[in-house]
Amino acid sequence: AKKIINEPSRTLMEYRLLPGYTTDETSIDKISLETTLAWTPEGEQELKLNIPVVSAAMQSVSGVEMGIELARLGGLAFIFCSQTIENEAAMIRDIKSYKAGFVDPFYVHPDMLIGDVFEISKSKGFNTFPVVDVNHKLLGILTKNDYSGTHHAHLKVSERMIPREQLVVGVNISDIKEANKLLRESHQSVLPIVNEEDQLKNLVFRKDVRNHMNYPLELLDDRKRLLTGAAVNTHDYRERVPALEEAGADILTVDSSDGFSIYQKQALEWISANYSHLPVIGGNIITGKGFRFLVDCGARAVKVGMGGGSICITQEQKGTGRGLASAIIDVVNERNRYFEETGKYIPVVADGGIVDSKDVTIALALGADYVMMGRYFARMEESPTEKIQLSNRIMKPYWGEGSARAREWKSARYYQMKFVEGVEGFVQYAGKLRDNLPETLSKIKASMSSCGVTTIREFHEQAELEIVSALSIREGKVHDIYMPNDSSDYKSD
Ligand code: RVP
Repeated sequence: AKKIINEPSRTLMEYRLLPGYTTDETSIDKISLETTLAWTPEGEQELKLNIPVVSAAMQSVSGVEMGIELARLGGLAFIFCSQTIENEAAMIRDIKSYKAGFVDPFYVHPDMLIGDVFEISKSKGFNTFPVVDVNHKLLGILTKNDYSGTHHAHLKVSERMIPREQLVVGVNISDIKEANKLLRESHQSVLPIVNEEDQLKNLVFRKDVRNHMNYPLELLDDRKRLLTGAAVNTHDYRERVPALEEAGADILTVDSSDGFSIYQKQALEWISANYSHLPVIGGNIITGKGFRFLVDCGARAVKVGMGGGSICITQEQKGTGRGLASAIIDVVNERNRYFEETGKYIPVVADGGIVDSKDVTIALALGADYVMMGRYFARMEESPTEKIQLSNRIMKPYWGEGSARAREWKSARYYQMKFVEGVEGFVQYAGKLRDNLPETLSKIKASMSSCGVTTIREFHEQAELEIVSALSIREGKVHDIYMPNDSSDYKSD
């Protein structure tokens, strides 16, 4: 062997933080989890995340619903590339065209009978209908207060609708705050949005505006659209990248379990040369050398981790890999050296095997700028899989991109692998992202507060960590007490 490192590689689980000095200035409400998403030539803070988590580019994790909800909560999803270019681009388009609070309305025509509208209302489950003419011009609106399904059944829509002249409407509005301002002045519960020709575009409901206020960290581009990421592979990027760019992807990631390769170099160089405005994450690598390589190829962020993923068997199959903590430490050292040399701050993304909030916290303390998680998000309502019941538990399926299930798509097109690098299993359903993520984030903030820091950059500089022994990890868990039904009152994320 050319080199043998005799220190064992470490996982995140083996580290604990030593507290710093906590003051009023570092209380939880003063902590920002904002972080750099990718280095941009125009200025390093240009592309940001409001929370330091992104979802893995996996079939069982990141679809449209995840893309929308995670960006609304301040993070970002990476849509998977183990699908056709058209499908991936369509998913990106759906996320980019989503406008919180702006509903694409189901409309009716003035000559329809109220009885028929009532039937539609019953089957669709909503009861507000804008009324338009054949040219899609707004004629009025029919709300639940304007008709009774039985009493008015024989009347025409035009006889019960509130006519256009009596309505407050927004013209070409795409900003929810502006819509809210108009709604507040009106007596309506819904605001129709039209274009200059008075053609109907959207509806904005009061209840949706209120709901929107629950998402203060929403991650938006300069046109107020949600941000989204997309994965590309090293085979068809020449066709895939143009389609994803056209669909509106904000950032790309090259999906590979081993990014230290000529294939990754070719992909990164091609993307940087032809789409320099579109930042791309290179990866995965686990050494300082790998970091330098990817950055020289044009990566604007670098993803770290090999073999640690919950569904990943790369280490067992190929004997390659490294504990995530050791990989982060090595790469972050090189990142910092690179920053001193060039002034370019390249974010480091920790990926694979991050189980709960304390893992995120330790990864950040070691110098990662954000983390990518698969299993964590696969458990949520918004992941693209169906819930199933397995021995009294509600579960969701979760499979690796290197599993036979996901490989089916790739091997039909690109290559036949003789072995798999991932498995297929189930994770316990956790509920909605909105009901889980805030708890995870508040635990991260609580750790940062204990360490006396208020930003992730400060955390990088000031965190003090220690390797703990297996026995001290045991000491840190519940021990020496009897718990009747083993229902500990804390739960892992
Ligand atoms: P986890 O969060 O522990 O579930 O890990 C997710 C990560 O595992 C992904 O972001 C990816 O890097 C890696 N992965 C995905 N598929 C496979 C595989 O099949 N081996 N590994």
